[in-house]
Amino acid sequence: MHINSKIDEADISKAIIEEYMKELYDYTECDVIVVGAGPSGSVAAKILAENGLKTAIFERNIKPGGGMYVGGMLMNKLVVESPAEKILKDVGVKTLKEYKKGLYVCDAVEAGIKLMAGAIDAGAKVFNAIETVDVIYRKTGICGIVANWHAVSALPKFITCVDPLCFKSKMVIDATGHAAEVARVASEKIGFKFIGMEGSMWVEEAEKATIRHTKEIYPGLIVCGMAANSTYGAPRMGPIFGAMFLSGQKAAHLTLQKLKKQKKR
Ligand code: 48F
Repeated sequence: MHINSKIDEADISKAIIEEYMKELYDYTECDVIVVGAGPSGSVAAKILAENGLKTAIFERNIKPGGGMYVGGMLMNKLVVESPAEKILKDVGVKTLKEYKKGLYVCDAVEAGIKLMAGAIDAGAKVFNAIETVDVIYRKTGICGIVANWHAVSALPKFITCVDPLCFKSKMVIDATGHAAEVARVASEKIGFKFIGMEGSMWVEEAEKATIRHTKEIYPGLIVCGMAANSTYGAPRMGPIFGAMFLSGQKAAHLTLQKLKKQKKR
């Protein structure tokens, strides 16, 4: 096997810069922006992309996956309750097994990677290392996000006063986890009800509440996963992921319904 020996350093840089900028430019306008590539965000993005919507995930971490790679206390087993295991089967998680009737366990790394791959294969575009810092606002509702390199906020001592860029979309889904960062900033500036803190542990109620609270909290903005849970101050559930997946699914279906209605008008 002969490795290509005619490699130019400048070509490597050109390939990265040209291809990345083309994509970032293309996604300055899209159908849906999902903020956060955890379990709820990746499930939502997969369904949206499967339904033909131009879907971008903006994730501030370099590695997408959110809280999926470790189940609880850094132990990489992921637990889900029925019927959410179907979502893992659908992306081909092979380690999934029924631990007790209606309760499933699998390898958390496999689940995280395959859910992400599912979203990407369906056509969702992941922009990692980019942080959402605000929303774009009109009287009719939210119509996009304001974002910056995560390194800008992670290294404030070295990099100051860097203005963000804007990415427009018909819908924004806040899948940022416990902090509900998009809903938080929007509620502070626009002024709608937002609690922003999970309650103490009560798994059964928390799982139901997370799905119940997955909704459009302001025109153009849907909360899902732990962001939905903490927006309404529901109890915490710890390391069980069924409601995260089903919440992502519900967020996608709400988005599809809304965009379909808008199209008919
Ligand atoms: O926290 P995370 O996994 O959110 P989730 O989908 O799932 C929660 C569970 O992992 C777990 C739980 C389970 O039962 O309680 O905590 O609700 O993923 C959220 C992702 O959003 C990114 C963050 O890095 C993570 O990958 N994120 C958070 N804030 C921002 C962000 C932001 N401002 N901009 C971009 N990404």
